[in-house]
Amino acid sequence: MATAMETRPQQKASSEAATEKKRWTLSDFDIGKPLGRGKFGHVYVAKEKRSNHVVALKVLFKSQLKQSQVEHQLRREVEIQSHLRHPNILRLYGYFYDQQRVYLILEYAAKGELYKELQKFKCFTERRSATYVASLARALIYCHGKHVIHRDIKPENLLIGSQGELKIADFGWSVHTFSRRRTMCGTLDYLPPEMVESLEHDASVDIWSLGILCYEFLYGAPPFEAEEHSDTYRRIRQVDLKFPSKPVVSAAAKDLISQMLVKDTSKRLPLHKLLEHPWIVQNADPSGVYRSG
Ligand code: AK4
Repeated sequence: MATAMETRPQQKASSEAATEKKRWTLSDFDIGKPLGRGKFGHVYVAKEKRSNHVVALKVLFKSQLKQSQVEHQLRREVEIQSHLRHPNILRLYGYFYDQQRVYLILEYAAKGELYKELQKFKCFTERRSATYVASLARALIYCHGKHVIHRDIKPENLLIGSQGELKIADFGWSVHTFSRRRTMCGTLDYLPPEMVESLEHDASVDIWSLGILCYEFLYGAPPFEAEEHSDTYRRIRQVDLKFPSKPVVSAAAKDLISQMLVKDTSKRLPLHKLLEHPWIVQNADPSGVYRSG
């Protein structure tokens, strides 16, 4: 499906750039309706003229990126996300820029933002929640296998595809755990334990976030929410996890959440074990697609 976006004609005229892909420009796209507006710019649905492929085009203003000093973060996102290929990760096909703006060419998620669905329904059914949590676990297992940690899993960063499949978007906060390539290509012998173990160690932040998200799907609000920032902070530190009596949630779901929201990072339920948890096995749609009705 995405092949036309990937195999651009090569620049035959320029001999030294024979293997270089064609650069994108705004004139390659027909711009459609605006999808949303964020702090750094707007998102439009757009059609790539040659292939008729529908994409989302995020337009970012260079001045705002500079002002907020996030250019390096954006560069990292593009570098990381353009190499990820997973059905539950929003594709980043490429980027281009002009004098004022940077454009991200993104996979179009036809059913929009997940947080709006959550707002609409207040909370999700166990079936829907388990399906999303399993999809996220699979996507994160894939990322962690590539030494990528998302670090910012929350409803605002999740989109829904045309078939109802969940898509992780916005890798602006993600890291490549072994970005110090020279170290990793060389010898391990001089690395301390925390660096040798750093992959599993750091990846566990995504398990925690997934536990928070699972709770929020089922109860409609994150578990450590409080009036004051300082109270949220304290509740997180103490893992002050409470399960309200309403809405009614199964014991199996609470068991899973309790195994993810553990302070000791090494004791959090590994994602492959999450996929075998009875609540996931019994509730998640194996196709990873939530079908309403
Ligand atoms: C909407 C459908 C990094 C830095 C600074 C695809 C920005 C739809 C959408 C869609 C990013 C991103 C993103 C993916 C999602 C864009 O927003 O309109 C919702 N919507 N609805 N994409 N289909 N939105 S945003 N990756 N990355 O913004 N990075 C970034 Cl450092 C500013």
